[in-house]
Amino acid sequence: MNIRTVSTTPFSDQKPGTSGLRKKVPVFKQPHYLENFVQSIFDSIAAPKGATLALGGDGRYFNREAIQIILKMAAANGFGKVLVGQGGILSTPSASCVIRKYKTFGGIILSASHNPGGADGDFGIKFNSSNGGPATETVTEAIFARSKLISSYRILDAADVALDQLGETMLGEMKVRVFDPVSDYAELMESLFDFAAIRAMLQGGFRIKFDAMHAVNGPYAKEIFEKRLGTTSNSVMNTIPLEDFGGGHPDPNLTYAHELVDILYGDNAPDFGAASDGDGDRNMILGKHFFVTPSDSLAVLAANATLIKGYTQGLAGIARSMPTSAAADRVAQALNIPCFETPTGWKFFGNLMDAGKVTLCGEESFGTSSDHVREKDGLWAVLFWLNVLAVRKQSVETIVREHWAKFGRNFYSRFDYEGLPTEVANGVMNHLRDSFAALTGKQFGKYAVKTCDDFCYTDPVDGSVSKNQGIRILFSDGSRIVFRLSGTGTEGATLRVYLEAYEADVARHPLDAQVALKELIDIALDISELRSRTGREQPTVIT
Ligand code: VG1
Ligand code: CO
Repeated sequence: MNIRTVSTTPFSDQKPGTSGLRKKVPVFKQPHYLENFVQSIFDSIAAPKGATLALGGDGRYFNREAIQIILKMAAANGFGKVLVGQGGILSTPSASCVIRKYKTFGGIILSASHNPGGADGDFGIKFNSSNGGPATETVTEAIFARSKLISSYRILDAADVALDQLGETMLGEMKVRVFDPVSDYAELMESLFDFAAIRAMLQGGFRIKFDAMHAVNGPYAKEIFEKRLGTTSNSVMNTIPLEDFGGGHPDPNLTYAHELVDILYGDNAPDFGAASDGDGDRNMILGKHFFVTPSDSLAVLAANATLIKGYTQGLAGIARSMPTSAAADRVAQALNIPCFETPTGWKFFGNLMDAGKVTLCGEESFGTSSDHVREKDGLWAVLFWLNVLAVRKQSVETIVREHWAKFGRNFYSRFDYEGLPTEVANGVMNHLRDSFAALTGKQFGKYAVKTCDDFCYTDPVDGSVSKNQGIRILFSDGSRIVFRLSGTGTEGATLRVYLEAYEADVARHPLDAQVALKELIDIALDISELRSRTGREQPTVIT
């Protein structure tokens, strides 16, 4: 078989964002676009000859074509073996699991996560290192630098590999093993959680509803909930992965997972509801007529961890992204373990987990996980909750309210303004930066500004520094407003405003977050001049 060296010219826009390179499908379909980026990865990671790679994606439009291209390029670049999920399917957490279990050199994951798919939707690609986690910023910077200089790529002339058939074939001198994407992951889950206890709870009449949102977790949910935990088939919905996610937006939040939300807030609602996103790494947790914020979820899981088989020995520490609420910090303090505050994006947790400094990690964007893999893990979070519920035998709402009573409640909300013109969004951020001096010490009603800064993180393990990770307006009572530009969007700019206020008084805990945060929201809109600068009266999404 013939290895071709194809001449190419660089694209200037292949800078990986919060989680890999994400672009519209037509951008990825331009001649050489995907190939340039894949060659830039291979050139940057310097894999030894004969190395093994894991490969798969969330099943969105262009997944299969991209996998064929990457397989042929891997063969032409000296890889010895690629483990590819059957049908090209591999959820992000299961990719991480497979990289770790089979000690591959790394993996390529094809996903734009919660972004819509289809011919005009989004596509994405990222490289995960041998620890199973997203490549660090040093590596993604190297890939970007390479993409700006690339002049050729290597690809094998060969027929497509049959992706639906389990087993091994040869592609030139490289072995391709098509494997069942679900079984290794399901086994890992069974090793961490008490499936017998969860099964007994479900048999006792506890009703659940899981929404896979026509995304990658469908087959995983069927195997785990139906086969291994014995739920009825109407406990899982939208389990067939579709290339366009059924036209939906596979993002598990109160806005986009409304089908599930309506069920959990309706008559005769189940006791527990959950959903995951396009690539299976996010989770939303609901009780009967009750929503658990992701920040609270992390704190509750941390506080209950020793009830769970895989975590009986306790936690080494907790890490949360900067915009995530400080609810987890209070648990860490009570447990007398460290709590780390990192920039947004899972790649910043990897070093801390590898160094054994943290066990649980979480983000306010519906991401929670532990050191069992190096990615956030949607089904893991759902199973963790089910296991806690099986042990404590209380409702989701009771568990959360008891948590607030003990630790206080961190009222929390995020406002997203999507699809803004880039210069308008930058204008808001620059205006805020220019206001730091004037804001410091200023009083707004009951809130006094203590400090303002642009979050900068120094990795405690490798000393790398990440600047400009979000503007923080910190108030003297511990409340915060954070402004950040998204690094995962593909259209214009998305501005995120994060709001947090701590409340120790149990009598005020039942308040709606939007009510409790009203004053802070008004301050955020006022100091950012957001309405006049963007012309938006309301955010696109509130979570
Ligand atoms: C968003 C979230 C961030 C998350 C990232 C990837 O990034 O805010 O917390 O890690 O998506 O998640 P940004 O830069 O748009 O705010 V996923 O499930 O899209 O891989
Ligand atoms: Co995701």
